[in-house]
Amino acid sequence: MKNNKKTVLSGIQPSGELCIANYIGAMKNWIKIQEDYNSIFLIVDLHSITVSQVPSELRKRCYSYLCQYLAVGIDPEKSIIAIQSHIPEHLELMWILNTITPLGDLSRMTQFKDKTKKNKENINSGLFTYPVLMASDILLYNADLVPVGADQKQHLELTRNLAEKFNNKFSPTFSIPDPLIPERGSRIMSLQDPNSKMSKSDANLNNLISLLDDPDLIVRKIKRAVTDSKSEINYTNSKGLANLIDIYSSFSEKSIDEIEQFYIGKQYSDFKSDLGQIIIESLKPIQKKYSQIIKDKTYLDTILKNNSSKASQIARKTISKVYRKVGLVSKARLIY
Ligand code: ATP
Ligand code: LTN
Repeated sequence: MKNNKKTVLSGIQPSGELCIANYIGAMKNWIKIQEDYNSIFLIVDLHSITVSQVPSELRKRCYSYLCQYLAVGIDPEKSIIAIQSHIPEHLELMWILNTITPLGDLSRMTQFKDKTKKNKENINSGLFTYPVLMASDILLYNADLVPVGADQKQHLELTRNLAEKFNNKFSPTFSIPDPLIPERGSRIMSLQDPNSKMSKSDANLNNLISLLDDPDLIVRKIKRAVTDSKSEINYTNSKGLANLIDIYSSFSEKSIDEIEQFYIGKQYSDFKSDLGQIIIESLKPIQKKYSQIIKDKTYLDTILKNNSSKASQIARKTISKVYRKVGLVSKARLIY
């Protein structure tokens, strides 16, 4: 990628069905900026195995994610879409970064604390060092911008600290990446429990709307979403209603004010029924494109092959530089 454009990078772990929170919080921004940046969008499969997986489902899900990345509008000619495990340099850089990561920083990570609470039977060290792998994903490609939801802010701060630490300890090597977090919709909440965030790996599927949910299911889930017993559609009424208005605003591109004005004198049921339709209409083209390409394994494999070789070229350069800077003997000099 030899041009003057900056680099944007993001990733999602294939740990459940992609949901509207992932779309609103992260993917929507990916599509907006892919024209202006060198873009890399990863399916971070190595991250996803920090919680228990069913191997055959994980493999299938990676293809499904690839299709959904394409279906939401990522253009594989303009952006690199790759599976993290296809580029082993991610793990090589992770080891180097591990050696400069303070244990205390990792134990403060909110996602680690949340996930250990949920996975008491499988608190593994991968879950603990997870943010170092994420830092490697980002720094390997010298990303300048990382579009993510608000929950990833802390991981981004660690990444920036590690980049600065490495640059100071050795010599300037990594760009210092900035997060790109949407002003509204950066933390979409669960439909049944508006105090916790919507998560694609939630066991209760009524808490989330998946990008591939059919229209009837979407209508039902929105109808059942927890709100309150007030009568006016007002953002300040309750967390549940505010969350639905945020979702409405993100899909319709209307401001909160416009939405509140429009529903003056109308019922919650009117609002919910419109919201269901807005989501259905927004997801329709995505679902259509998805069903057109999901069966074309040859097409999908070609994308993976071409894109991961582009990613590997960048990754190899970074890792050689990093190995040299930390004092490892170059293998290249042995070839004569
Ligand atoms: P899991 O349940 O497996 O942890 P998740 O739904 O939390 O999954 P991630 O793979 O951790 O999703 O994150 C993918 C992207 O979606 C990240 O950029 C993350 O910040 C964003 N994201 C996740 N949940 C939300 C949310 N509730 N609101 C907005 N953005 C979100
Ligand atoms: N940690 C992130 C997923 C993730 C990521 C990344 C996001 C892994 N590597 C690189 C942005 C850039 C999460 O749990 N959502």
